[in-house]
Amino acid sequence: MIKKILVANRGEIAVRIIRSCRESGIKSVAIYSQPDRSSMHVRYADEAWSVGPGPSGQSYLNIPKILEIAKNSGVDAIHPGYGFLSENAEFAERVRKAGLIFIGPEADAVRAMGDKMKARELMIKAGVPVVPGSDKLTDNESENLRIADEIGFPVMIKASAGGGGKGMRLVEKAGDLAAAIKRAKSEALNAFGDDSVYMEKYLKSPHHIEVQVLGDNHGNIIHLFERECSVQRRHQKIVEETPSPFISDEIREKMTKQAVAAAASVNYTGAGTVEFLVDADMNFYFLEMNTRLQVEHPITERTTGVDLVKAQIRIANGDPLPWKQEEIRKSGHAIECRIYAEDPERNFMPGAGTVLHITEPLGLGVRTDGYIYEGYEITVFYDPLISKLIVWAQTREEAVQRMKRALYEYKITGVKTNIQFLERIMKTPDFVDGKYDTHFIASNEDYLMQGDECTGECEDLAMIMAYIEHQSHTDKRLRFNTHNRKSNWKEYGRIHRFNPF
Ligand code: MV4
Repeated sequence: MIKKILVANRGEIAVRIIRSCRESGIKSVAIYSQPDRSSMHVRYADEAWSVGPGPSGQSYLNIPKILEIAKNSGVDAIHPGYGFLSENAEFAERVRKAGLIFIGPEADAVRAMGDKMKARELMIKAGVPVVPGSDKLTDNESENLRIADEIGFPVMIKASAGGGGKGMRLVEKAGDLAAAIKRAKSEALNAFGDDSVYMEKYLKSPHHIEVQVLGDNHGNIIHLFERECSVQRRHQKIVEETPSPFISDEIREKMTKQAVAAAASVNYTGAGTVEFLVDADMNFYFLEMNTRLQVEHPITERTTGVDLVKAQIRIANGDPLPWKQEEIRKSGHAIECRIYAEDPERNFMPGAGTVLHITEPLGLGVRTDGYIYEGYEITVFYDPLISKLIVWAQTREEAVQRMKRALYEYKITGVKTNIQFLERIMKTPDFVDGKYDTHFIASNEDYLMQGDECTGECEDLAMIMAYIEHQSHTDKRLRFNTHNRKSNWKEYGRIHRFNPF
Protein backbone atom coordinates (compact mmCIF):
# COMPACT_ATOMS: atom_id res chain seq x y z
CA MET A 1 0.00 0.00 0.00
CA ILE A 2 1.40 3.40 -1.05
CA LYS A 3 1.86 5.54 2.08
CA LYS A 4 4.24 8.28 0.98
CA ILE A 5 4.84 9.83 -2.44
CA LEU A 6 7.69 11.99 -3.72
CA VAL A 7 6.37 14.54 -6.19
CA ALA A 8 9.16 15.04 -8.76
CA ASN A 9 7.81 18.32 -10.04
CA ARG A 10 6.98 21.93 -9.16
CA GLY A 11 4.36 24.61 -9.77
CA GLU A 12 0.65 24.02 -10.17
CA ILE A 13 0.93 20.31 -10.99
CA ALA A 14 2.97 19.58 -7.85
CA VAL A 15 0.28 21.36 -5.81
CA ARG A 16 -2.42 19.40 -7.68
CA ILE A 17 -0.78 16.05 -6.89
CA ILE A 18 -0.09 16.93 -3.26
CA ARG A 19 -3.79 17.83 -2.83
CA SER A 20 -4.89 14.36 -3.95
CA CYS A 21 -2.25 12.78 -1.70
CA ARG A 22 -3.62 14.59 1.32
CA GLU A 23 -7.21 13.62 0.46
CA SER A 24 -6.07 9.99 0.15
CA GLY A 25 -4.27 9.95 3.49
CA ILE A 26 -0.92 9.64 1.73
CA LYS A 27 2.12 11.64 2.91
CA SER A 28 3.77 13.81 0.29
CA VAL A 29 7.37 14.85 -0.19
CA ALA A 30 8.11 17.97 -2.24
CA ILE A 31 11.43 18.62 -3.92
CA TYR A 32 12.38 22.20 -4.64
CA SER A 33 15.06 24.09 -6.51
CA GLN A 34 16.70 27.00 -4.76
CA PRO A 35 14.45 29.72 -6.30
CA ASP A 36 11.39 27.55 -5.51
CA ARG A 37 12.16 27.29 -1.80
CA SER A 38 9.04 29.22 -0.76
CA SER A 39 6.81 27.92 -3.54
CA MET A 40 3.29 26.69 -2.81
CA HIS A 41 4.08 22.99 -3.34
CA VAL A 42 6.70 23.27 -0.59
CA ARG A 43 4.10 24.69 1.79
CA TYR A 44 1.44 22.08 1.06
CA ALA A 45 3.64 18.97 1.19
CA ASP A 46 4.35 17.12 4.42
CA GLU A 47 8.09 17.35 3.79
CA ALA A 48 10.25 19.37 1.43
CA TRP A 49 13.76 18.54 0.29
CA SER A 50 16.19 20.75 -1.60
CA VAL A 51 17.01 19.30 -5.02
CA GLY A 52 19.51 21.85 -6.35
CA PRO A 53 19.95 25.22 -8.05
CA GLY A 54 17.47 26.88 -10.44
CA PRO A 55 18.32 25.35 -13.82
CA SER A 56 16.17 22.23 -14.40
CA GLY A 57 19.17 20.14 -15.45
CA GLN A 58 20.60 20.56 -11.97
CA SER A 59 17.30 20.18 -10.09
CA TYR A 60 14.02 18.76 -11.40
CA LEU A 61 15.87 16.67 -14.01
CA ASN A 62 18.61 15.44 -11.68
CA ILE A 63 17.78 11.73 -11.51
CA PRO A 64 20.48 10.60 -9.02
CA LYS A 65 19.61 13.43 -6.63
CA ILE A 66 15.87 12.71 -6.82
CA LEU A 67 16.47 9.00 -6.15
CA GLU A 68 18.69 9.91 -3.21
CA ILE A 69 15.93 12.10 -1.72
CA ALA A 70 13.41 9.31 -2.32
CA LYS A 71 15.61 6.92 -0.36
CA ASN A 72 16.36 9.35 2.47
CA SER A 73 12.76 10.47 2.88
CA GLY A 74 11.44 6.91 2.87
CA VAL A 75 8.80 7.27 0.15
CA ASP A 76 7.40 4.21 -1.59
CA ALA A 77 6.40 5.91 -4.85
CA ILE A 78 7.34 8.77 -7.18
CA HIS A 79 4.86 10.85 -9.19
CA PRO A 80 6.57 12.68 -12.07
CA GLY A 81 3.74 15.11 -12.96
CA TYR A 82 4.02 16.41 -16.54
CA GLY A 83 7.10 17.71 -18.37
CA PHE A 84 10.50 17.18 -16.70
CA LEU A 85 11.01 13.39 -16.20
CA SER A 86 7.42 12.32 -16.85
CA GLU A 87 8.09 10.69 -20.24
CA ASN A 88 11.64 9.60 -19.60
CA ALA A 89 11.69 5.78 -19.88
CA GLU A 90 15.08 5.57 -18.23
CA PHE A 91 13.80 7.44 -15.18
CA ALA A 92 10.82 5.08 -14.86
CA GLU A 93 13.23 2.13 -15.03
CA ARG A 94 15.63 3.55 -12.47
CA VAL A 95 12.80 4.35 -10.05
CA ARG A 96 11.62 0.75 -10.27
CA LYS A 97 15.15 -0.66 -10.01
CA ALA A 98 15.49 1.31 -6.77
CA GLY A 99 12.56 -0.70 -5.45
CA LEU A 100 10.08 2.16 -5.71
CA ILE A 101 6.73 2.51 -7.48
CA PHE A 102 6.76 4.78 -10.53
CA ILE A 103 3.31 6.37 -10.86
CA GLY A 104 3.04 6.00 -14.60
CA PRO A 105 3.18 3.40 -17.36
CA GLU A 106 5.83 0.73 -17.99
CA ALA A 107 9.07 2.02 -19.56
CA ASP A 108 8.43 -0.06 -22.70
CA ALA A 109 5.14 1.75 -23.37
CA VAL A 110 6.82 5.14 -22.83
CA ARG A 111 9.62 4.16 -25.22
CA ALA A 112 7.30 2.78 -27.91
CA MET A 113 5.15 5.91 -27.94
CA GLY A 114 8.18 8.23 -27.75
CA ASP A 115 9.38 6.86 -31.09
CA LYS A 116 6.83 8.31 -33.52
CA MET A 117 7.66 5.92 -36.37
CA LYS A 118 7.43 2.94 -34.05
CA ALA A 119 4.11 4.25 -32.70
CA ARG A 120 2.74 4.61 -36.26
CA GLU A 121 3.80 1.06 -37.05
CA LEU A 122 2.11 -0.27 -33.89
CA MET A 123 -1.10 1.63 -34.69
CA ILE A 124 -1.23 0.26 -38.23
CA LYS A 125 -0.89 -3.25 -36.77
CA ALA A 126 -3.63 -2.51 -34.23
CA GLY A 127 -5.98 -1.21 -36.95
CA VAL A 128 -5.94 2.36 -35.63
CA PRO A 129 -6.11 4.89 -38.48
CA VAL A 130 -2.91 6.92 -39.04
CA VAL A 131 -2.28 9.82 -41.45
CA PRO A 132 -1.31 8.38 -44.86
CA GLY A 133 2.49 8.38 -44.82
CA SER A 134 5.78 6.60 -45.18
CA ASP A 135 8.24 4.48 -43.24
CA LYS A 136 11.68 5.88 -42.45
CA LEU A 137 12.98 7.94 -45.37
CA THR A 138 16.31 7.13 -47.00
CA ASP A 139 18.63 9.45 -48.97
CA ASN A 140 17.27 8.08 -52.26
CA GLU A 141 15.83 11.27 -53.78
CA SER A 142 13.87 9.66 -56.61
CA GLU A 143 12.39 7.12 -54.20
CA ASN A 144 11.38 9.92 -51.80
CA LEU A 145 9.77 11.80 -54.68
CA ARG A 146 7.85 8.69 -55.67
CA ILE A 147 6.57 8.30 -52.08
CA ALA A 148 5.54 11.96 -51.92
CA ASP A 149 3.75 11.78 -55.27
CA GLU A 150 1.90 8.70 -54.11
CA ILE A 151 0.83 10.42 -50.86
CA GLY A 152 0.15 13.67 -52.73
CA PHE A 153 1.54 17.15 -52.03
CA PRO A 154 1.63 19.01 -49.73
CA VAL A 155 3.43 16.62 -47.36
CA MET A 156 4.98 16.99 -43.91
CA ILE A 157 8.40 15.74 -42.93
CA LYS A 158 8.47 14.74 -39.27
CA ALA A 159 11.28 13.63 -36.97
CA SER A 160 10.70 10.21 -35.44
CA ALA A 161 12.17 11.40 -32.14
CA GLY A 162 10.16 14.66 -32.31
CA GLY A 163 6.56 15.21 -31.35
CA GLY A 164 4.59 18.15 -30.07
CA GLY A 165 5.46 20.07 -33.23
CA LYS A 166 9.22 19.77 -32.86
CA GLY A 167 11.15 18.86 -36.03
CA MET A 168 8.25 19.26 -38.49
CA ARG A 169 8.56 20.63 -42.01
CA LEU A 170 5.86 21.39 -44.58
CA VAL A 171 6.72 20.70 -48.23
CA GLU A 172 4.39 22.22 -50.82
CA LYS A 173 5.94 20.95 -54.06
CA ALA A 174 8.26 18.33 -55.53
CA GLY A 175 11.06 20.83 -56.17
CA ASP A 176 11.42 21.55 -52.44
CA LEU A 177 11.40 17.95 -51.23
CA ALA A 178 15.05 16.88 -51.29
CA ALA A 179 16.30 20.06 -49.58
CA ALA A 180 13.54 19.85 -46.94
CA ILE A 181 14.40 16.25 -46.09
CA LYS A 182 18.10 17.14 -45.80
CA ARG A 183 17.37 20.02 -43.44
CA ALA A 184 14.84 18.03 -41.42
CA LYS A 185 17.39 15.25 -40.94
CA SER A 186 20.18 17.54 -39.84
CA GLU A 187 17.82 19.41 -37.48
CA ALA A 188 16.56 16.14 -36.02
CA LEU A 189 20.11 14.89 -35.50
CA ASN A 190 20.96 18.14 -33.79
CA ALA A 191 17.88 18.28 -31.56
CA PHE A 192 17.36 14.61 -30.71
CA GLY A 193 20.58 12.82 -31.69
CA ASP A 194 18.56 10.76 -34.18
CA ASP A 195 18.13 11.74 -37.84
CA SER A 196 15.21 9.39 -38.60
CA VAL A 197 12.45 11.23 -40.46
CA TYR A 198 9.24 10.12 -42.15
CA MET A 199 6.63 11.68 -44.37
CA GLU A 200 2.91 12.28 -43.86
CA LYS A 201 0.17 13.75 -45.97
CA TYR A 202 -0.41 17.35 -44.84
CA LEU A 203 -3.87 17.88 -43.39
CA LYS A 204 -4.94 21.44 -44.18
CA SER A 205 -7.20 22.46 -41.32
CA PRO A 206 -7.08 19.78 -38.69
CA HIS A 207 -8.57 19.73 -35.23
CA HIS A 208 -6.43 18.48 -32.36
CA ILE A 209 -8.70 16.21 -30.35
CA GLU A 210 -7.35 13.87 -27.70
CA VAL A 211 -8.85 11.03 -25.70
CA GLN A 212 -8.11 10.40 -22.01
CA VAL A 213 -7.48 6.74 -21.16
CA LEU A 214 -6.81 4.80 -17.95
CA GLY A 215 -5.32 1.30 -17.89
CA ASP A 216 -4.84 -0.91 -14.82
CA ASN A 217 -2.47 -3.82 -14.18
CA HIS A 218 -5.29 -6.34 -14.66
CA GLY A 219 -5.79 -5.82 -18.39
CA ASN A 220 -8.60 -3.27 -18.18
CA ILE A 221 -8.47 -0.08 -20.24
CA ILE A 222 -11.20 2.56 -20.29
CA HIS A 223 -11.55 6.00 -21.87
CA LEU A 224 -12.89 9.19 -20.30
CA PHE A 225 -14.01 10.89 -23.52
CA GLU A 226 -12.21 13.57 -25.46
CA ARG A 227 -10.77 17.06 -25.14
CA GLU A 228 -10.77 19.58 -27.97
CA CYS A 229 -7.36 21.29 -27.92
CA SER A 230 -7.30 23.17 -31.23
CA VAL A 231 -6.79 26.62 -29.67
CA GLN A 232 -2.99 26.65 -29.80
CA ARG A 233 -0.24 29.09 -30.59
CA ARG A 234 3.14 27.78 -31.73
CA HIS A 235 2.26 24.33 -30.38
CA GLN A 236 1.38 25.83 -27.01
CA LYS A 237 -2.19 25.02 -25.98
CA ILE A 238 -4.18 27.97 -24.67
CA VAL A 239 -7.80 26.85 -24.32
CA GLU A 240 -9.18 23.30 -24.05
CA GLU A 241 -12.77 22.14 -23.78
CA THR A 242 -14.82 19.00 -23.44
CA PRO A 243 -16.90 17.75 -25.13
CA SER A 244 -15.50 18.85 -28.50
CA PRO A 245 -17.99 21.16 -30.19
CA PHE A 246 -16.89 19.71 -33.53
CA ILE A 247 -17.35 15.94 -33.54
CA SER A 248 -20.60 13.99 -33.72
CA ASP A 249 -21.59 11.31 -31.22
CA GLU A 250 -20.91 8.71 -33.89
CA ILE A 251 -17.32 9.90 -34.42
CA ARG A 252 -16.82 10.25 -30.66
CA GLU A 253 -17.81 6.62 -30.26
CA LYS A 254 -15.39 5.48 -32.97
CA MET A 255 -12.53 7.69 -31.82
CA THR A 256 -12.71 6.66 -28.16
CA LYS A 257 -12.80 2.97 -29.21
CA GLN A 258 -9.66 3.49 -31.28
CA ALA A 259 -7.97 5.30 -28.39
CA VAL A 260 -8.56 2.27 -26.19
CA ALA A 261 -7.21 0.02 -28.97
CA ALA A 262 -4.12 2.25 -29.26
CA ALA A 263 -3.46 1.99 -25.52
CA ALA A 264 -4.11 -1.75 -25.54
CA SER A 265 -1.52 -2.27 -28.30
CA VAL A 266 1.23 -1.27 -25.83
CA ASN A 267 -0.43 -2.85 -22.75
CA TYR A 268 -0.85 0.63 -21.38
CA THR A 269 -1.13 1.15 -17.64
CA GLY A 270 -1.90 4.40 -15.82
CA ALA A 271 -3.29 7.64 -17.22
CA GLY A 272 -2.52 8.41 -20.84
CA THR A 273 -3.75 10.51 -23.72
CA VAL A 274 -4.19 9.47 -27.33
CA GLU A 275 -3.97 12.45 -29.69
CA PHE A 276 -5.82 12.56 -32.99
CA LEU A 277 -5.82 14.95 -35.92
CA VAL A 278 -9.37 15.31 -37.22
CA ASP A 279 -9.95 16.78 -40.68
CA ALA A 280 -12.87 18.94 -41.82
CA ASP A 281 -14.82 15.80 -42.82
CA MET A 282 -14.34 14.32 -39.33
CA ASN A 283 -11.87 11.70 -40.54
CA PHE A 284 -9.58 11.09 -37.58
CA TYR A 285 -5.99 9.91 -37.52
CA PHE A 286 -3.73 8.84 -34.65
CA LEU A 287 -1.05 11.48 -34.09
CA GLU A 288 0.80 10.47 -30.93
CA MET A 289 0.22 9.17 -27.43
CA ASN A 290 1.26 11.09 -24.34
CA THR A 291 2.26 8.69 -21.61
CA ARG A 292 1.62 11.04 -18.70
CA LEU A 293 -0.99 13.11 -16.88
CA GLN A 294 -1.69 16.20 -18.99
CA VAL A 295 -1.97 19.88 -18.14
CA GLU A 296 -5.60 19.93 -19.33
CA HIS A 297 -6.74 16.90 -17.29
CA PRO A 298 -9.07 18.97 -15.02
CA ILE A 299 -11.75 19.46 -17.70
CA THR A 300 -12.09 15.67 -17.93
CA GLU A 301 -12.23 15.48 -14.14
CA ARG A 302 -15.02 18.04 -14.12
CA THR A 303 -17.27 16.38 -16.71
CA THR A 304 -16.69 12.77 -15.56
CA GLY A 305 -16.25 13.28 -11.81
CA VAL A 306 -13.08 11.16 -11.80
CA ASP A 307 -10.04 12.39 -9.82
CA LEU A 308 -7.35 11.40 -12.31
CA VAL A 309 -4.48 11.75 -9.86
CA LYS A 310 -6.18 9.46 -7.35
CA ALA A 311 -6.87 7.05 -10.20
CA GLN A 312 -3.15 7.09 -11.11
CA ILE A 313 -2.18 6.36 -7.53
CA ARG A 314 -4.65 3.48 -7.19
CA ILE A 315 -3.50 1.97 -10.46
CA ALA A 316 0.16 2.25 -9.40
CA ASN A 317 -0.82 0.58 -6.14
CA GLY A 318 -2.04 -2.42 -8.15
CA ASP A 319 -5.77 -1.89 -7.62
CA PRO A 320 -8.12 -2.78 -10.47
CA LEU A 321 -10.00 0.14 -12.04
CA PRO A 322 -13.07 0.76 -9.88
CA TRP A 323 -15.22 1.62 -12.93
CA LYS A 324 -16.44 -0.28 -15.94
CA GLN A 325 -16.55 1.68 -19.19
CA GLU A 326 -20.36 1.99 -19.02
CA GLU A 327 -20.05 3.59 -15.59
CA ILE A 328 -18.03 6.50 -16.99
CA ARG A 329 -20.58 9.17 -17.85
CA LYS A 330 -19.98 12.73 -18.89
CA SER A 331 -22.15 15.62 -17.92
CA GLY A 332 -22.25 19.24 -19.07
CA HIS A 333 -19.42 21.26 -20.55
CA ALA A 334 -15.99 22.21 -19.17
CA ILE A 335 -13.47 24.75 -20.48
CA GLU A 336 -9.91 25.42 -19.36
CA CYS A 337 -7.96 28.62 -19.97
CA ARG A 338 -4.24 28.57 -19.38
CA ILE A 339 -2.95 31.67 -17.60
CA TYR A 340 0.60 32.35 -18.74
CA ALA A 341 3.07 34.93 -17.39
CA GLU A 342 3.73 36.37 -20.82
CA ASP A 343 3.07 39.62 -22.66
CA PRO A 344 0.74 39.31 -25.68
CA GLU A 345 1.78 42.82 -26.72
CA ARG A 346 5.42 41.78 -26.90
CA ASN A 347 5.01 38.67 -29.02
CA PHE A 348 4.01 36.63 -25.94
CA MET A 349 7.42 36.96 -24.39
CA PRO A 350 7.55 35.14 -21.03
CA GLY A 351 8.17 37.56 -18.19
CA ALA A 352 9.69 37.38 -14.74
CA GLY A 353 8.69 39.50 -11.77
CA THR A 354 7.16 39.64 -8.33
CA VAL A 355 3.42 39.16 -8.01
CA LEU A 356 2.09 42.38 -6.54
CA HIS A 357 -1.55 41.43 -6.26
CA ILE A 358 -3.63 38.39 -7.13
CA THR A 359 -7.40 37.92 -6.87
CA GLU A 360 -8.64 34.61 -8.20
CA PRO A 361 -12.20 34.09 -9.41
CA LEU A 362 -14.55 31.98 -7.31
CA GLY A 363 -18.25 31.28 -7.45
CA LEU A 364 -20.43 28.62 -9.03
CA GLY A 365 -18.69 26.29 -11.44
CA VAL A 366 -15.17 27.72 -11.12
CA ARG A 367 -11.87 25.97 -10.28
CA THR A 368 -8.36 27.35 -10.39
CA ASP A 369 -5.24 25.19 -10.26
CA GLY A 370 -2.35 27.51 -9.56
CA TYR A 371 0.58 28.10 -7.25
CA ILE A 372 1.42 31.79 -7.14
CA TYR A 373 0.55 34.24 -4.36
CA GLU A 374 1.22 37.88 -3.46
CA GLY A 375 4.95 38.38 -3.15
CA TYR A 376 5.78 35.26 -5.18
CA GLU A 377 8.72 35.77 -7.49
CA ILE A 378 8.24 34.32 -10.96
CA THR A 379 11.57 33.39 -12.54
CA VAL A 380 12.38 32.53 -16.13
CA PHE A 381 13.83 29.12 -15.18
CA TYR A 382 10.58 27.26 -15.82
CA ASP A 383 7.40 27.11 -17.87
CA PRO A 384 5.43 30.41 -17.94
CA LEU A 385 2.17 28.62 -16.97
CA ILE A 386 1.07 30.13 -13.65
CA SER A 387 -2.49 28.96 -13.34
CA LYS A 388 -5.32 27.08 -15.02
CA LEU A 389 -8.84 28.40 -14.87
CA ILE A 390 -11.47 25.71 -15.32
CA VAL A 391 -15.20 26.33 -15.53
CA TRP A 392 -18.14 24.00 -15.83
CA ALA A 393 -21.76 24.59 -16.80
CA GLN A 394 -24.61 22.49 -18.12
CA THR A 395 -24.27 23.85 -21.66
CA ARG A 396 -21.37 25.14 -23.76
CA GLU A 397 -23.00 28.53 -24.10
CA GLU A 398 -23.27 28.93 -20.35
CA ALA A 399 -19.73 27.66 -19.86
CA VAL A 400 -18.36 30.31 -22.25
CA GLN A 401 -20.29 33.02 -20.38
CA ARG A 402 -19.02 31.68 -17.07
CA MET A 403 -15.44 31.69 -18.35
CA LYS A 404 -15.82 35.32 -19.44
CA ARG A 405 -17.14 36.18 -15.99
CA ALA A 406 -14.28 34.32 -14.26
CA LEU A 407 -11.63 35.97 -16.46
CA TYR A 408 -13.20 39.35 -15.70
CA GLU A 409 -12.75 38.67 -11.98
CA TYR A 410 -9.17 37.39 -12.35
CA LYS A 411 -6.64 40.05 -11.32
CA ILE A 412 -2.89 39.62 -11.38
CA THR A 413 -0.54 42.59 -11.19
CA GLY A 414 3.24 42.76 -11.00
CA VAL A 415 3.69 40.41 -13.95
CA LYS A 416 2.16 40.59 -17.40
CA THR A 417 -0.33 37.83 -18.16
CA ASN A 418 -2.46 36.70 -21.10
CA ILE A 419 -5.75 37.14 -19.19
CA GLN A 420 -7.10 39.87 -21.48
CA PHE A 421 -6.06 37.87 -24.53
CA LEU A 422 -8.09 34.95 -23.17
CA GLU A 423 -11.07 37.29 -22.69
CA ARG A 424 -10.76 38.20 -26.37
CA ILE A 425 -10.75 34.51 -27.32
CA MET A 426 -13.98 33.98 -25.37
CA LYS A 427 -15.57 36.83 -27.39
CA THR A 428 -14.30 35.75 -30.82
CA PRO A 429 -17.30 34.72 -32.98
CA ASP A 430 -15.56 31.56 -34.27
CA PHE A 431 -14.96 30.46 -30.67
CA VAL A 432 -18.41 31.45 -29.45
CA ASP A 433 -19.90 29.42 -32.31
CA GLY A 434 -17.61 26.46 -31.60
CA LYS A 435 -16.37 26.66 -35.19
CA TYR A 436 -12.61 26.62 -34.99
CA ASP A 437 -9.64 24.41 -35.92
CA THR A 438 -5.88 24.57 -35.27
CA HIS A 439 -5.63 27.75 -37.36
CA PHE A 440 -7.97 29.63 -35.00
CA ILE A 441 -5.37 31.95 -33.42
CA ALA A 442 -3.71 32.79 -36.74
CA SER A 443 -6.96 33.36 -38.61
CA ASN A 444 -8.41 35.59 -35.85
CA GLU A 445 -5.20 37.46 -35.09
CA ASP A 446 -6.53 40.93 -35.97
CA TYR A 447 -9.54 40.53 -33.70
CA LEU A 448 -7.52 38.97 -30.87
CA MET A 449 -4.83 41.63 -30.81
CA GLN A 450 -7.29 44.54 -30.39
CA GLY A 451 -7.38 45.73 -26.80
CA ASP A 452 -10.76 46.16 -25.13
CA GLU A 453 -11.61 49.71 -24.20
CA CYS A 454 -12.49 48.80 -20.67
CA THR A 455 -11.77 45.39 -19.21
CA GLY A 456 -11.46 44.08 -15.69
CA GLU A 457 -8.69 46.57 -14.94
CA CYS A 458 -11.31 49.28 -14.70
CA GLU A 459 -12.67 47.54 -11.63
CA ASP A 460 -9.42 48.28 -9.83
CA LEU A 461 -9.96 51.86 -10.89
CA ALA A 462 -13.37 51.72 -9.25
CA MET A 463 -11.79 51.41 -5.83
CA ILE A 464 -9.05 53.90 -6.48
CA MET A 465 -11.33 56.52 -7.99
CA ALA A 466 -13.81 56.15 -5.16
CA TYR A 467 -10.95 56.87 -2.80
CA ILE A 468 -9.76 59.88 -4.80
CA GLU A 469 -13.25 61.24 -4.96
CA HIS A 470 -13.55 60.90 -1.22
CA GLN A 471 -10.25 62.71 -0.76
CA SER A 472 -11.22 65.36 -3.27
CA HIS A 473 -13.70 66.89 -0.88
CA THR A 474 -10.70 68.35 0.88
CA ASP A 475 -8.82 69.14 -2.36
CA LYS A 476 -10.56 71.49 -4.79
CA ARG A 477 -8.14 70.70 -7.61
CA LEU A 478 -9.44 67.14 -7.80
CA ARG A 479 -13.13 67.92 -7.39
CA PHE A 480 -15.38 66.68 -10.15
CA ASN A 481 -19.08 66.29 -10.72
CA THR A 482 -20.51 63.26 -8.95
CA HIS A 483 -24.18 63.94 -9.55
CA ASN A 484 -25.01 63.58 -13.21
CA ARG A 485 -23.39 60.24 -13.96
CA LYS A 486 -24.06 56.84 -12.54
CA SER A 487 -20.41 55.86 -12.66
CA ASN A 488 -18.39 59.01 -12.56
CA TRP A 489 -15.20 57.36 -11.35
CA LYS A 490 -15.20 55.12 -14.41
CA GLU A 491 -15.51 58.10 -16.72
CA TYR A 492 -12.74 59.84 -14.81
CA GLY A 493 -10.54 56.77 -15.18
CA ARG A 494 -11.15 56.61 -18.90
CA ILE A 495 -10.43 60.29 -19.45
CA HIS A 496 -7.25 60.35 -17.42
CA ARG A 497 -6.03 56.85 -18.41
CA PHE A 498 -5.01 56.56 -14.82
CA ASN A 499 -2.78 53.59 -14.17
CA PRO A 500 -2.46 52.91 -10.46
CA PHE A 501 0.32 50.39 -10.99
C1 MV4 B 1 0.31 17.59 -38.74
C2 MV4 B 1 -0.44 18.64 -39.26
C3 MV4 B 1 -0.96 18.49 -40.51
N1 MV4 B 1 -0.76 17.36 -41.19
N2 MV4 B 1 0.48 16.47 -39.45
C4 MV4 B 1 1.69 19.83 -34.76
C5 MV4 B 1 2.02 19.29 -33.44
C6 MV4 B 1 2.33 17.87 -33.63
N3 MV4 B 1 1.79 17.14 -32.52
C7 MV4 B 1 1.71 17.51 -34.95
N4 MV4 B 1 1.30 18.73 -35.56
C8 MV4 B 1 0.70 18.75 -36.77
N5 MV4 B 1 0.85 17.64 -37.52
C9 MV4 B 1 -0.04 16.38 -40.65
N6 MV4 B 1 0.14 15.27 -41.35
C10 MV4 B 1 -0.61 19.79 -38.50
C11 MV4 B 1 -0.04 19.85 -37.25
C12 MV4 B 1 -0.25 21.07 -36.53
C13 MV4 B 1 -0.98 21.10 -35.35
C14 MV4 B 1 -1.51 19.96 -34.79
C15 MV4 B 1 -2.22 20.00 -33.63
C16 MV4 B 1 -2.43 21.22 -33.00
C17 MV4 B 1 -1.90 22.36 -33.52
C18 MV4 B 1 -1.17 22.33 -34.70
C19 MV4 B 1 -0.66 23.50 -35.23
C20 MV4 B 1 0.07 23.45 -36.39
C21 MV4 B 1 0.28 22.24 -37.03
